[in-house]
Amino acid sequence: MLIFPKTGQDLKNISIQMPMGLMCIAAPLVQEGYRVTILDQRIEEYFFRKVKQCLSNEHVCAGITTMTGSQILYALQIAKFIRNISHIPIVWGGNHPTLMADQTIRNENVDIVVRGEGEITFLELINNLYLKKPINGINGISWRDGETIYHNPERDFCDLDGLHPVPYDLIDAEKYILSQVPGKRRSLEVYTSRGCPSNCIFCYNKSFNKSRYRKKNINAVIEEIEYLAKRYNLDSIVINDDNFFADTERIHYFCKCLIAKKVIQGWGCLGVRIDCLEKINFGLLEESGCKQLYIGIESGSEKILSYIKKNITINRIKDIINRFSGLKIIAHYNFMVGYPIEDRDDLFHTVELARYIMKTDPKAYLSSFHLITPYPGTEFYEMVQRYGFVPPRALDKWANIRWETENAAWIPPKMRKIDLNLTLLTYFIDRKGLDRVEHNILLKIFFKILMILAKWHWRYRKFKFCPEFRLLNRLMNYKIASEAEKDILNRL
Ligand code: B12
Repeated sequence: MLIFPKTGQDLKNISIQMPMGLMCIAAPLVQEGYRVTILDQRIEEYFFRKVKQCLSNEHVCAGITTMTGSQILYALQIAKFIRNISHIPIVWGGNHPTLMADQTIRNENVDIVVRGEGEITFLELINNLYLKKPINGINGISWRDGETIYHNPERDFCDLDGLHPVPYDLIDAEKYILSQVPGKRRSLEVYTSRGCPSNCIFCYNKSFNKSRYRKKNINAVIEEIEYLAKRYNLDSIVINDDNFFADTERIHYFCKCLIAKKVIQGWGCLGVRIDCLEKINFGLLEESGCKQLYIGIESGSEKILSYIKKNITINRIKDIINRFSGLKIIAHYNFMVGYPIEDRDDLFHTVELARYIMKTDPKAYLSSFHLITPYPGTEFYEMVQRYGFVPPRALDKWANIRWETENAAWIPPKMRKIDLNLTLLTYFIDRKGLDRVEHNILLKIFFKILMILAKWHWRYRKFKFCPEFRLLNRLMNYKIASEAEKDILNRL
C-alpha cells in the first residue's frame, strides 16, 4: 500500500497532481507481480476508512511519501493510524525522508527510510520483506533494529531508460486531469529528466541529485506523451522536471517531434532556469504548442542574484522578458524575498523588476513573492544557522515550518514586516488568484476587492502596514490548523 498524504495546500480540481513518485516506485513492483494499491489522501473522501478496509495480512508494507513541510503532519497521522491497526512495516520515502534520514528513522512511526530514487531500492526491500530475508545488505535504506540505527551505503542513480513504464492505470487518472495549460482543459504530468547541474543555494538538487542531470531518451518521452494523450483524451501535458531546459538540442528535437507528429495541442513546464532559455529558438517553442513556462527569477537585485549563485544578471533576465513579450507563451516568473543580506534597496529592485514585467509583458504572471526557506539539504540551510536559525530537531517539528518572517531568524528585523506583507499581497497584484476561482462568484468578488487593495499598496509602495492581508493570513493559518484537527477527528 502506497500513500500520498495531503500537503495542506490541496485545492480539488486546481492543484492536485498525480502522485508521480509513488507511481514510479510501483512500476517495478507491478512487473514483479505484486499487487500495489495507491491511496491518495487528497482525493479519497473517507481516506482512513479506506486504509482500514484495504489493509490485510497479505500486505508486505505501507509506503508513505512526503515533502518537507505540512505534508509531514498528515504523513505522521497516517503512519500512527496504520501502527494502531496493523503490524506491517511502515516505510517512508521522498524528499524529506531522504534529506533528513536520521531524524526520520528516529520517529517511532517510521520503520525504514528509502533514501533517494526508490525504484530499485524499494523493489529489493519488498522482495526481502516478502521472503522474510534480512534487509541489512540493501543499499539506500536507513533502518532500525531495536535502539540501533543503521544507514546503509548510498545507491547509485537509476538509468532512467532502464526503468519500467510509469503504471498510470494504478490511479484513477480522471481525478487528476486538470486544466493546467492556458486555453486547454485536460492535462496530466510527465517527467523527462531528473536533477539539475546548477548550484543555487536554496535548491535541494545539490544534495538530492548531487547536481547530476539525467535524462530519458527523448523519443521514449514523445511516445509516452502520445500514449497519454490517446489513452486519456488529453489536449495538453505538463513537464515536471527539475530542469527540463538543461539541454538545448534536446529541447529543439522535442519541439520538432511535437510539430512533425502532432503529438499534443499544448504543453507547459515547471522549474525553468532563465539562463537555459537564452539559446532556445522561441519560434520553434511556440510552434510546438508551448503555452506556459514557470521561470525562476528569484530577485531583481544583482547583489542577491550573485549571493544565491543564480549565475545570471538583470540585463540578461530583461532580454528574456522582452523576448516573451512578443509571444503568446505565458511566462510565470517566480520571486523570493527574505534573504539575510537583502536591504530595502534590494527589495525595491525586485519590486521594480516585477513592475517591468507587468509593463513589458502584461500577459505574464508573477508568482506571489515567496519567503526563501532553508529546506534541508540546501546550502542556504547551512548558511542561515549562522544567523541564529535553529533547524527543527525532530521529524514532527518539520511539519510546522510555515515560517513567517517573525520567526525567520535570518531576515534582518527591520525587513521582516515588509517581507511578510509582500509575500501576502503579491498574490493579488495580478489575475493568477482570480483565474483559479473563476467559477465561484462570491470568491471572485472577494478576490477582486483584495486585488484593488493589493494594487493600491503596490502602486504607492506601502508595504509596511497591510492589516487586511495580515488578517487574511491569520484566517488561512487557522483554516489549515482546523482542517488538520478535523482530519484527526474524522478518522473513521
Ligand atoms: C509536482 C510538485 C509538487 C506538487 C505535488 C507533488 C507530487 N504530486 O508529487 C505540489 C503542487 C502539491 C507541490 C507542492 C509543494 N512543493 Co513541490 N514539487 C513538485 C515537483 C515539481 C515534481 C514532483 C515529482 O513528481 N517528481 C518526480 C518523482 C519521480 O520524484 P520524487 O517525487 O522525488 O520520487 C522519487 C523519490 O523521491 C522516491 N520516493 C518518493 N516517494 C517515495 C515513497 C516511498 C515509500 C519510497 C520507498 C520512495 C519514494 O522514489 C521516487 C522515484 O525515484 C518537485 C520537483 C521535482 N522535479 O521533483 C517539487 C518539489 C518536490 N516541491 C518542493 C516544494 C518545496 C514544494 C512546496 C513546499 C512549495 C511551496 N512553497 O509551497 C509545496 C509543499 C506543500 C507542503 N505543504 O508540503 C521541493 C521539495 C523540497 C523538500 N525538501 O521537500 C521540490 C523538490 C522542488 C524544489 N526544487 O525545491 N509540489
